[in-house]
Amino acid sequence: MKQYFPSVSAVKYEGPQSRNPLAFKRYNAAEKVAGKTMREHLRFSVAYWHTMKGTGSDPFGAATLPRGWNRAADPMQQAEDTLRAAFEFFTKLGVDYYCFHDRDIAPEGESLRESNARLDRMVSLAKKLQADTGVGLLWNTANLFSHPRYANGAATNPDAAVFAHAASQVKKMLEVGLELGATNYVFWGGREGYDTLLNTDLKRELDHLAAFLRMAVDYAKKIGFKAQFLIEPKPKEPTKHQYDFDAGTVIGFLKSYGLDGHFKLNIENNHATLAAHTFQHDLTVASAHGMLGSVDANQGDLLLGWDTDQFPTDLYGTAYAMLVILGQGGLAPGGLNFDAKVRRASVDPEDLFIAHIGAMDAFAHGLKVAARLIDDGVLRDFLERRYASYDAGIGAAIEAGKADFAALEAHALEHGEPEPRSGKQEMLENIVNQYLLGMQ
Ligand code: XUL
Ligand code: CO
Repeated sequence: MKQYFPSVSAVKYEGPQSRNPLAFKRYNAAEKVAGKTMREHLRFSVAYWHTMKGTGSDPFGAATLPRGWNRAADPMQQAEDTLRAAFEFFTKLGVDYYCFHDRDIAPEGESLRESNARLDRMVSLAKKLQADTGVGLLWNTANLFSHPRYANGAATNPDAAVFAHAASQVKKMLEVGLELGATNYVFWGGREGYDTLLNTDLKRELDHLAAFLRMAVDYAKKIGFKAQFLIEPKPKEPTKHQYDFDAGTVIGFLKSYGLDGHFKLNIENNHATLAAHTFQHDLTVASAHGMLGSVDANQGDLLLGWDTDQFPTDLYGTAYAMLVILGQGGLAPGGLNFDAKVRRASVDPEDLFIAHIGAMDAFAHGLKVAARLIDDGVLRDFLERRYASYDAGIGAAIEAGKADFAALEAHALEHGEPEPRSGKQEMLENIVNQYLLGMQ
């Protein structure tokens, strides 16, 4: 069997002192943390579009990344080579999951029929490679943004014929998800938004988006596809305004259309920061509503301010993320999908391994720090004390819905000015640093 990464063998855990760039320093798959193995907690996934299909091209320049799997002249041969290279990559890296868009694994044909036939061919190969390796599909999705037909949106396109085309792509991908045993299905509204309100009937477009999602729910039910449906918020880019702006907006949208029981959220760090939120914020909002389903694990460059999709190395980010994830009892059936790409100057194929290894180590460290913080109860104890006035008396009456303005006024008149209480932000930040730095 042809090898696409002949110089790399299965990546091993060598521990914190290792200087080997192709070894894990923190991520030790079988090591138990808080009752589960790291592998079970972290559920890592590789993003096919970046890792296998990324070329390094950007709006200013051409492809820079030489890849052994995109050399064949025939596009279907290229697709097959890419799929085989992908499974070599997943197994050498030691991840259990991957994610793809329809057009990542099979090139679009001249017609919908031809595109579907091409997809079928690659899906049967993917099914075989999944069975051979044990690597599973974390989620699949339809690319409803690259083709020119989607320039004005997909489910929110003013042309119903485009809506129908988008629906048929999703219909097919729900069938593909069922065939490949996907545990989740993602909707990222690539061009569901607007560039100017002058040409946009916003209310009608939102109604159409809700109708589209309702039909997807119905079709999945009809064919027996039980994957968790996920919406991935993003505030802008490529459109000026995307309807799925952030976690709060998506939750409000789902609730107002009665769809909230059918969807959870796939939160992406770089999308949260584009919305002027922290990663931790959007994770917390989703989790607080019981709707944090999965994570696109990456990070942006706050000085650049666009979606740079870098590999996550920021240990505060991973520790805060794992605090939320452990706090809700884990992510399954979701996972941590590296929606991240190597920089266009990182031209060595082994850079793909190095990038994923660093990100997996960063999340493994975040997991350990978060587990220790939770185990020691420092933050929890502080929170309990901070809100203790709601555990009894007038506070308990507020929470139980038994207080009214008259009773509250009587309380305020009787007790006078409340005592100032410190929020202790600096102390808490220092505690987090102690745990981050003190880990062996
Ligand atoms: C784009 C993005 C997508 C989705 C899947 O910013 O994050 O790759 O994750 O369509
Ligand atoms: Co993403």
